Amino acid sequence: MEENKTLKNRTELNRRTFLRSAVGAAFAGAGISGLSSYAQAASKSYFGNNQGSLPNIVFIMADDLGFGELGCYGQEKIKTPNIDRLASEGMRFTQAYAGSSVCAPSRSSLLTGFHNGHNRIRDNLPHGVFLRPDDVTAAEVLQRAGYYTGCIGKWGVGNPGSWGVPERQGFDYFYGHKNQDQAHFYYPDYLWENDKVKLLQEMEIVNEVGKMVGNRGGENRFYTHDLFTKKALQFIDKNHKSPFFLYLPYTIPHFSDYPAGTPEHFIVPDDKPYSEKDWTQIQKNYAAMITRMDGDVGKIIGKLKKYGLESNTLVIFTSDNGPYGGAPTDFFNSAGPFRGKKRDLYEGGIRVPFIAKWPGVIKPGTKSEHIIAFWDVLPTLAETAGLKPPKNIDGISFLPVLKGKEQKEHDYLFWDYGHVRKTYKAALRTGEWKGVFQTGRPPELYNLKKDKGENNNIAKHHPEIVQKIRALIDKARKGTENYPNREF
Ligand SMILES: [Ca+2]
Repeated sequence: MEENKTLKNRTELNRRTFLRSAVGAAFAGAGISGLSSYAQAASKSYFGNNQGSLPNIVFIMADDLGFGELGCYGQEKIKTPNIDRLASEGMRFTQAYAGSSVCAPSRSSLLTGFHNGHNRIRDNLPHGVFLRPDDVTAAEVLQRAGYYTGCIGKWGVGNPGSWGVPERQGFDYFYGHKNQDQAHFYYPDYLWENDKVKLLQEMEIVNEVGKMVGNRGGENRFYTHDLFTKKALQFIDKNHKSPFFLYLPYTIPHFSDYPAGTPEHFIVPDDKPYSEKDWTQIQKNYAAMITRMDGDVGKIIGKLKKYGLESNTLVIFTSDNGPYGGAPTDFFNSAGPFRGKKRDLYEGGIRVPFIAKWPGVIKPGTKSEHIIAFWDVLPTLAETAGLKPPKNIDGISFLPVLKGKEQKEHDYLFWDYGHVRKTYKAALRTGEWKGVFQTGRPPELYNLKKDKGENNNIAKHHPEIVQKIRALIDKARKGTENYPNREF
């Protein structure tokens, strides 16, 4: 509600305008102005309609895809040949972390460069916390460098009527779900295209009589994931002559609005290529969702090839958090070697697949054990666009890793969850050590180098490390009204 009021308030509108220019000025001071020579070149190439030296950026993100659900990360049952090829032609990170163990805060972290101690959105609850006018997103940064920016899929960090919507957060084009809970509907009545509602129905003529058919008429005709892919391919068709940033947060393999325990909980138009398997229908559907997405990743790469853009495009594939507990995670070993799932701060909840391909820059077939996190993405993309990252964020650009150069490391990484829930959790990793704290439970300490499954809590043997991590947690988190600091 607060957001709606804000939107109507002219003073706030002016503040937005002011802040944008103030942010621009701050960037200029830090050397990341849209007027840098690099960015000028980009703008020129954009308006001059020729392919500039700036690489296109395609950032594909699955929803609730586990660390172990891709062939290149050890999956044995689900087929993902196209994503596996990205890894064999690019770099595969083994220690990449999401911003959070659930959707909204992970996306907020990804877009703004902050870990959860400073993140605008730090949990899916309370509802109604969205990106604000003074939040600077990766898309806004890339716009300043001359990029045409698009988001297709699940937004989840700003409802219609708020300042958090994509068109107010740096995206020139948007198609998909703005509200994250509506993204559970795979056959909805409508989707958003920029600030317009697009009804999902079409005219069909039978015996010279026209009638409206499709999702809006109650028929499962338009599967959102397929529409996202179609729009993504069109986006590349329309913008292949300019440097573009395509952020593609797919909704698959997140559960649907159908009840848990039913096959439709993982609704998919076709269970190929698993129809003949001796599996449950839930298992077939879940695997088919992932393989369907993999095929679409292949189509997007094919489209880049068609325009000769493959070598001038950085493609990243990742997932927003660990696998959902209601998915057949045991059958598919969805979290790989890790403990926990979505909503946990054990590795299974936050460690995600992360693959980057950029021919000529990233050495093919490389594996990186460098530790990265979602809050590193904004500075990385900024640097990729020739801009210095904003100074006040938590992220560190990992562009040097992609280029095979010396890379700065994080002193620590921080996550928390459940500020307004019964159980509050916090976790902090520093080097090989990771502390996990939860209300009502003794502290946990793991050595990830020796115990990546987090099976042996050695807190009692290293009280000084527990103490150090506990102190770092208080340094890392800054409580707010929506997200108060909690004790354990
Ligand atoms: Ca998610």
